[in-house]
Amino acid sequence: MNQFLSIDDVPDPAGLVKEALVIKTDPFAFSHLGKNKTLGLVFLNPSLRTRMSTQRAAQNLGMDVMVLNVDKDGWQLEFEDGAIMNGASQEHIKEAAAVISQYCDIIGIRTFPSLQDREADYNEKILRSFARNATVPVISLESATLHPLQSLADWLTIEEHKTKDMPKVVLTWAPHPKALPQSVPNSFVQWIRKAPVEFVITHPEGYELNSRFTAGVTIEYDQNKALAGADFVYAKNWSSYNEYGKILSQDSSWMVTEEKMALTNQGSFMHCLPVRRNVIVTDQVLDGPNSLIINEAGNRVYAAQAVLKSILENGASGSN
Ligand code: SN0
Repeated sequence: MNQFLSIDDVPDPAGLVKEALVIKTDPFAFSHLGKNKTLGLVFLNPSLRTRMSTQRAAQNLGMDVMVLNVDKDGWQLEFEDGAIMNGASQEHIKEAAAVISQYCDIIGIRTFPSLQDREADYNEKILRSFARNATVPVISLESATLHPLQSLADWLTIEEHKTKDMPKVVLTWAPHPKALPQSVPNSFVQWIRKAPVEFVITHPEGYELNSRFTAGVTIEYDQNKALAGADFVYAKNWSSYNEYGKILSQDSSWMVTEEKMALTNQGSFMHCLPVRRNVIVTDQVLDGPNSLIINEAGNRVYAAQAVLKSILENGASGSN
């Protein structure tokens, strides 16, 4: 691989999942691969798991890591080509991406959507302009519309815990007080539809995701029907795609409870975290024996390590 912005950069997604599972059995097996290589992690938005798991993954491969919280410590970045920079923004992405490439062999970047301008978000304006101006491989640490490192870890977690060849996986919308990105569910759909599973999406009407991702996937508007017989329940809130960025419902009957989980096939519960307890899902489910959330977060290390390893093997080296 020479970049990791989405599943489209991955020639064999199932193979990458297998690779991550192998790495998990011996995480230091390739600790010389990253010798004298530096990973730069650039955050325009908050992060706990992505930041720490990607850092740990790089360390397992023998890489050094530098972290820049652009939102707090950097200059305010400009993304418009041809901008007359006499306002608040102080540094253009052109210089920022090119300069960070002088110091790093691989760069990860996190950028959330505006949830205002659907076209700019879905064109991945910030991620793409960063990747265009960087001279080293770029990986997404969650972008405006996708979170591929999360989805890879999710597939890996399902693979590890499944007890049948074709488990039923249900992606369910759940309520949340804030308007959240569509990145995690978009990406989950992109990856999981390629996995050997029976896949169903359930959400209230109006919460349809971009059909570019969901065309051909079963959508069931009755959550109880969708959950029947599920082996894995993946909960996530997202804001509306059609009425872009809007909260259309806060219906608490969509919260995942023990009663809902009783409809499943003793299903496992998954969530990417951070999770709003007793809004998205009850304490009983989160703290219960079928919750995979901590294991799922742990698998973020091996997902990131599989991606970094593949890029390092492809010969990532700074053009500096
Ligand atoms: C982000 C999201 O895309 O939904 C990151 C998930 C990995 N989640 C949030 O921003 C949650 C914020 C909140 O207020 O709970």
